[in-house]
Amino acid sequence: MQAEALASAPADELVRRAAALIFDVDGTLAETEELHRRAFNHAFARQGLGWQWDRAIYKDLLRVTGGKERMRAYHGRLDVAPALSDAEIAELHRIKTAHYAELVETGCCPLRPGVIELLAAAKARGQRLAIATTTSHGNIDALLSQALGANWAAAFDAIVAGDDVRRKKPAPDVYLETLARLKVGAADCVAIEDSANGLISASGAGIPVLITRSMFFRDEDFSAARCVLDDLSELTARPKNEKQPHAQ
Ligand code: XBP
Ligand code: MG
Repeated sequence: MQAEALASAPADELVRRAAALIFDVDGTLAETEELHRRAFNHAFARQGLGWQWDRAIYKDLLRVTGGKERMRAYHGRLDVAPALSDAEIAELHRIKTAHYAELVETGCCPLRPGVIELLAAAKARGQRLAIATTTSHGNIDALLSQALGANWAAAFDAIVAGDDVRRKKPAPDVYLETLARLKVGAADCVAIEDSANGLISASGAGIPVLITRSMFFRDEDFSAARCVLDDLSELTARPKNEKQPHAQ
């Protein structure tokens, strides 16, 4: 489908006609940020830091992408000397990531509504699938091997994680790298995201964005998105009078 025609298509047509669907992970494929928050608090307790991120603090800290960067940003706000060393931040993140995997492996964080159906429909249509995320390959594998089985990666033509690029979202790096690996034009893809940082990142790479509102970003301004849905199950059950982003 021509890019300009794609520009005004409703969500289900935008998705169906794209050459490739590029999925964000946290908050988009599954509501994982609540598990990340619990895992951070576990690491802080293990290291005797006395930090406790409640949901309000975490919602604010989520403006900083990347777990290590988020911890450093929080420590900076406390204005207590001395700053945590890179090694201390790395050890906290290692403990956090291990606990996050334990939580995910309990099966307590299923994929969001409509995700499995969309992956299957896209495959049936011969569309390319990719992942472009800030989190780590280990976290992606923990979530998707639990939800889709050990061979989950075979369904994706490109999987780009936070540490694969120099700058994390909202920089466009992760989406530019995904496009380079897919060898598909940006305007022929759709990025499926849940956050303002993700919207900025994908838009910066020239990719139309479909937003699915998630737990921590429900009330964000997504007026720059091509479409805004509550979740992906609306793609199949969506009424004709679709809400456009400006009609939020
Ligand atoms: C969300 C993020 C990540 C996670 C925590 O990634 O910003 O930092 O919050 O994971 P996305 P790490 O929405 O792009 O999938 O601790 O591994 O960073
Ligand atoms: Mg996200």
